[in-house]
Amino acid sequence: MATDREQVFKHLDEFKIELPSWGFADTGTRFGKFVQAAAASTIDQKLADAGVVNKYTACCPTVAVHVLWDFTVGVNATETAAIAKKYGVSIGSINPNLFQDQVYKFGSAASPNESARQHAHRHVQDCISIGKAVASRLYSFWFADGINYPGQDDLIARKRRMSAALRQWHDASPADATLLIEYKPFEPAFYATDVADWGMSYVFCKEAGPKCKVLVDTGHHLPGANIEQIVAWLIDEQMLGGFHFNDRKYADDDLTLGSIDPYAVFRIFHEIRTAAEVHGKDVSKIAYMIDQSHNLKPKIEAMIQTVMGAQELYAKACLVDRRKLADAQAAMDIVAAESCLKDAFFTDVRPLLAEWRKRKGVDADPMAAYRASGYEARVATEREAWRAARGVTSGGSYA
Ligand code: PSV
Ligand code: MN
Repeated sequence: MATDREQVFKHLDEFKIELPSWGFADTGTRFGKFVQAAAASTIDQKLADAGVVNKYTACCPTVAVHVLWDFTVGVNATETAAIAKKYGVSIGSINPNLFQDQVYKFGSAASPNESARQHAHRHVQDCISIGKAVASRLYSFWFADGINYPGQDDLIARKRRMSAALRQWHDASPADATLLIEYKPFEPAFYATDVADWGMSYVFCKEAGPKCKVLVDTGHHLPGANIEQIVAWLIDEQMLGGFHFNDRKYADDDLTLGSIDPYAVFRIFHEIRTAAEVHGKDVSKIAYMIDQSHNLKPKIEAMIQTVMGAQELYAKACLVDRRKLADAQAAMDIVAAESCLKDAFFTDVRPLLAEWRKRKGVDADPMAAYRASGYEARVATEREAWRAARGVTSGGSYA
């Protein structure tokens, strides 16, 4: 392999993955949820769990917060930042909630209902204040906006309302802020979603201003979409803001990244490394974030497994022999070119990662070390008692 291990280690040092606060709470499908004794109920408990994942993996220093789920009545943003610090992490992206309130029945920013748009505007202003209080400059927007039936609303009018709101929020946010605009083809809207794909997100970002970038949630594509090509284009246009990591088989399934198609994740990482190494693109500001809420797996183990899997696939992408690949491409030798990718993908990088972890001062096998720690059993007992004292039945603040 042309890439030496020191270079891979350097890339791994820079590959930080943000954990979602909501991934530590009880969650479910619309058919029900299976509660876990160790699930977190409060932002304090979620940050404690995130701190544990960071402790064993040494690559998850920030935690995404979902404003209405985490900043419930009585939760102070400055104090929350201090709690995060106590657990060895800090607050990362701020996720406004523009979908849960009854007022959003016909959408938020794109709604024909003036009071829904105003409600959304006030909430985003609160989110900007929270961002300032916790010293985060990353705002991550996902809109459930859309319509269920042809004719329900005017599509161009909806586009213009959304665009006006984003421009306003762009201008209201701090100069050094980044606003990530996530797209999703369907759900909860079933006929037309207002930010349905990367092209629509791109147009909204361009119209709003330079602080806006596209967010690629890996689970938010129609079957067969070529996500790595979208990623390559967005990087080349300097419009890729970040990722929400997860995997899918059918829809937005929230499965563990790479559990269904690890080669697809590898191909995304390969495009990122190609953009950086072959085309000199700055990929240092891409925000890598997990967006998974596990209904069946234990929460912390699911996160550790995701992080380890992402690191392995990223390391494999670093190993692609890009000189050999360029030669094969120049010679139009398709078989040799594809083999460059396959050779890297099938390389066992686990010993390399074990070595990287040793250098970071963490256990070579984070999952085994975490399991041996007894943390889950301990917090399960504590949290059951905590919930019993308050008459709470499940550790969920994920809607
Ligand atoms: C919507 O499906 C989404 O991907 C958005 O990022 C939300 O913030 C998140 O899921 C909630 O889990
Ligand atoms: Mn997402």
